[in-house]
Amino acid sequence: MPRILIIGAGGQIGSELTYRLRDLYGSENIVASDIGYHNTHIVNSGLFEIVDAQDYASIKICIEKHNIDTVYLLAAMLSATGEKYPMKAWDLNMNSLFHVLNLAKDGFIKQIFWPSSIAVFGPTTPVLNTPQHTVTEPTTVYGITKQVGERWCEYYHNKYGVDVRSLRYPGIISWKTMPGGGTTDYAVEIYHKAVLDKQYECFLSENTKLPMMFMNDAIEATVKLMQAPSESVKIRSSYNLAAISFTPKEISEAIQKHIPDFKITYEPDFRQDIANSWPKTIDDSSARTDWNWSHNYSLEKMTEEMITQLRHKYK
Ligand code: AKB
Repeated sequence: MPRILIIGAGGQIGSELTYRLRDLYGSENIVASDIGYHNTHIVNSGLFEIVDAQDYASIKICIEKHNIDTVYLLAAMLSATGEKYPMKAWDLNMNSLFHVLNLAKDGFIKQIFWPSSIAVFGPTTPVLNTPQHTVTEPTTVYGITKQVGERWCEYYHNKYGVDVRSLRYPGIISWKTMPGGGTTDYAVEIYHKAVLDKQYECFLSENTKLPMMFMNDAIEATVKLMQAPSESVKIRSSYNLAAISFTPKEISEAIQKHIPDFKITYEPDFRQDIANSWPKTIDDSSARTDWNWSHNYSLEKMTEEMITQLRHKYK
């Protein structure tokens, strides 16, 4: 059994990875960690430690205490918040990655998962069916950290044999834990507002198409990549990963099939420029070929599940 530390376990993806990995490998083998106790469900439902992702010693002490061999590094500042605090985003996103890569290089851990993002792409990238290998000239600080991080992951793999694996996540949609500070967050907020208020003011314009994915697919992709034999993982920077692409108008129409009087209005803000710099659809054929990735959730299936779960949550 792997002995896993999840850094950033209180966040949107970290929390769901924690639940899934506990199911898969047993709670006793999974240590959730975060900078604070804000996600009380994660804190109280299994092993939990306070770990500061920017502090090498804090991570190392936890790894040694729990005999950890695998780290999932989910702590990061996302695209929208990163534009408000550029240096903080740089420091958090890069320092945490270097700490974990160096712990692997120095033999303290054996395997790393580190998420990259569609934010590595920029305005000069082909927007349709964006290839795995293409121009990456990101215009956000977050995108820069992910693009540079990918280069470092590949470097540590080639130079030091570090088993680091990564996915370029699209916008991830889920109902358990809210996302924080991303440009794709609207696609989560819209479901909450639809169920609670039957209306939503969207911070992107109606025809802004972006790559998205339901959380269950994102978690399965992550687990599949981490379980793949090493020789199947041919890309050590980060894999393109895709499921569905839609616009705010299309998601609102999908919601209206369940909530006919739901209304959406549009008030684009600074996040519109970020969205405009990202692809609309992604070619993830390398992931599909190398380790058999396939997605399960369409916009319709995801919408049905989101609304059912949120109606139950807000009952
Ligand atoms: C964001 O919007 O910043 C993230 C991402 C696409 O990486 N959800």
